[in-house]
Amino acid sequence: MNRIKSFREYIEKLKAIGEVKEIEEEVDWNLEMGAIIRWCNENGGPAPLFNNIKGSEKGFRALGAPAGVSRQKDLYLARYALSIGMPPNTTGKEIIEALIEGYSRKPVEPTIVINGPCKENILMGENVDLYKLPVPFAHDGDGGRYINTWGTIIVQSPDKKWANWSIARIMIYDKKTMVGMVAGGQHIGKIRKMWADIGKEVPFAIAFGTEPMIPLVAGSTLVAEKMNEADYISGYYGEPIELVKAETNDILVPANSEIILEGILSTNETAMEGPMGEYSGYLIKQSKSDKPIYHVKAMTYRNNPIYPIVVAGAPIDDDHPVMGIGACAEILNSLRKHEIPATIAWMPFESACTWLVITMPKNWNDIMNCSINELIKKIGDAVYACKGSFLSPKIIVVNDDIDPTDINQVVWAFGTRNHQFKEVYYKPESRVIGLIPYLDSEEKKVFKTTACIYNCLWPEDLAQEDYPVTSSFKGAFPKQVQEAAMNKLAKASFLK
Ligand SMILES: Cc1cc2nc3c(=O)[nH]c(=O)nc-3n(C[C@H](O)[C@H](O)[C@H](O)COP(=O)(O)O)c2cc1C
Ligand SMILES: [Mn+2]
Repeated sequence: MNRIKSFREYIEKLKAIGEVKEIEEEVDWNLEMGAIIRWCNENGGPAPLFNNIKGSEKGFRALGAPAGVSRQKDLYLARYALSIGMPPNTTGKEIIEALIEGYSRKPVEPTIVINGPCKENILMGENVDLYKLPVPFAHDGDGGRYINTWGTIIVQSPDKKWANWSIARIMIYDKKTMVGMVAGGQHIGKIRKMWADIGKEVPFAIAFGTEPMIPLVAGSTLVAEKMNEADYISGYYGEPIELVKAETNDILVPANSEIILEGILSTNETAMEGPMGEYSGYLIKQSKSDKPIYHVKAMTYRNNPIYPIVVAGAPIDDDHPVMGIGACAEILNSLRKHEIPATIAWMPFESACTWLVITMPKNWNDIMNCSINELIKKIGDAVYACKGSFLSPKIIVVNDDIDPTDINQVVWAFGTRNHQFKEVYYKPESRVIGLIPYLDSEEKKVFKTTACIYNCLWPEDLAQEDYPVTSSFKGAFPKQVQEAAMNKLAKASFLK
């Protein structure tokens, strides 16, 4: 594995393969940066590195779309793959298998160092000024300037045994104050409750511009409750991350981060937050509500810091690969623990991760020896044991001749293999994320819905040897004919 240890090294690696391009002309933080990043997301363009941002001190830069997908051939998931130490042309399935393997490696405790690049500049107390950072007003209609879209929020349990890393949106309130989403079902919400129960405020830090694997793990359900995301990453690589103590509290932060904010997350003060254009592809006006306040006590940063920005919105943005791949690693691992021989679990990014596709080998029944009904029930139990299932109330189960990372194949299979009347199973009282726009107001309030499983396996009354034969390049021609055809196409320059 080829571990990339800093945000700057990550940017250099992306530049080398055309996945980062610099913008030297001055850009406006007010909507213009948002529009540029959104275009890049929607068109698979490179991640834009803004070198000159209106109103920002010289040297302060910003990188948009840090984990977006690419339009370049074979580099679709290059940003994700490089971030976890894999070659840029790694496939979705290979990425998920590598993350699952990470579960079986021994967790390694991070190393604590006494200093680090993130301390090159230190602003304390009255000198803190959040407006120093090139924070965008990202979408027309947002409730404010969203300072946290790609920073890792670090909080720990009062006994310090559990240090949780996660991503959640946070807006600037004033020069030294922020307000953000702290959902009760997320680990940050659970830790905040532990502090509230002993009558104390929550020490926090946020790390921006870190080793690139950090936000991928923080922004997904890959790591279970009470487990430290830092230990998983150190275990995955078999070598520790370097952490350094924050200036004003006991939180440990990645030493080479570009920017650190630290302070107190209140357990009783709130302010109006939202709305924000979200990963579902919509700005939902009702998501404006009172949310907890963060008081910032110190701000530290590297010289010439690079600040990362995600502009959430219509697929495909950075949230989809990050939340979707992490959740699918968690879910596939759970399926296998439940002795279901699934080939892959995948949330098509194009569905904003509201669909979860699970593929089964053609001979699953020889392995499991149960009916389709029993299989579907087992799959439901294994999936709904996972935190990440809250993204996808629609599950599609299909044979693994379909590659779910190709949306065309998913649509085709859904159209031709699911019986709309006989083969849909319902799972009431399933946990769901409140940001899915079609949920009714009660479902949004209690975070519960009736999920469904679309069975796209071939009917039970059809023998395996009678399964329909796929009429495609791969399905309808013998291997040697395919090879001969490819040879001729290559020679005649069809493949360029
Ligand atoms: C870019 C990005 C933005 C996110 N924003 C939020 C958010 O505003 N609120 C939220 O609850 N989860 C958000 N998430 C999802 C959480 O980070 C994810 O559910 C993660 O599992 C939370 O960490 P935890 O499992 O330690 O609780 C976001 C994820 C990404 C990648
Ligand atoms: Mn966690």
